[in-house]
Amino acid sequence: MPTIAAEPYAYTFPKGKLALVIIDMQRDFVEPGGFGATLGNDVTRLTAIVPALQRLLAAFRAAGLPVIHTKECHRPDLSDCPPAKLARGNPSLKIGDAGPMGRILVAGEPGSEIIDELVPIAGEIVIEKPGKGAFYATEFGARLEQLGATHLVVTGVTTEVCVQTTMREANDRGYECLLVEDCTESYFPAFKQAALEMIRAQGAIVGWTARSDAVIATIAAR
Ligand code: TIU
Repeated sequence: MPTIAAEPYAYTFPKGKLALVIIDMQRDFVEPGGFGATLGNDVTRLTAIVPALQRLLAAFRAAGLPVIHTKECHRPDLSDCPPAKLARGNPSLKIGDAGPMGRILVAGEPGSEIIDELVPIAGEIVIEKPGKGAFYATEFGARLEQLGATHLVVTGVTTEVCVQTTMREANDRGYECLLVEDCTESYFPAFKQAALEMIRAQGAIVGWTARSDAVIATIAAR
């Protein structure tokens, strides 16, 4: 079986069972004036992963492997946004309020769009999710089953929020997950580091971590 150099030990996957999952690389999290910024975060630090993520995405496309993008966003009437989520924090703009990129975290608004550098191409799956995890209240699980994917290479933002929640949901459903260290980022460097360590601790209790170069080297050689 193909093998990727990873921590805490080598990650193997059956040919044809691997998919790339890109979590929430949308303007609302990486550009000023979006959801991430309204929560008080320095959003600019997230864009550092874009070049590596572009290379990884290109490698999956070249290998003919499936790619799934997610977007955290809500229906325009906010009927899928729990009151607790709407009220949480002390944001400068609440979910659904009008901001410089349209209504905050609302589907169809400019802020909800995936950034130009990573825009999905025809045939790639895009999942709109109302929660942090990609499985909750979405067709993500059904689409993975249709693809026959059992092994997920996970990327995107933010590491300890939507990425980690999705990995934990996937892990409990029996998926073998590999988090790509230089293709995920957090507003809080210490939280990213802690998430990487807790995921791969205890013999990959949640999953594996690896550098993008190692993933690319293996899938390009298949
Ligand atoms: N706030 C934060 O770190 N993340 C989110 O709200 N959503 C995602 O992680 N996508």
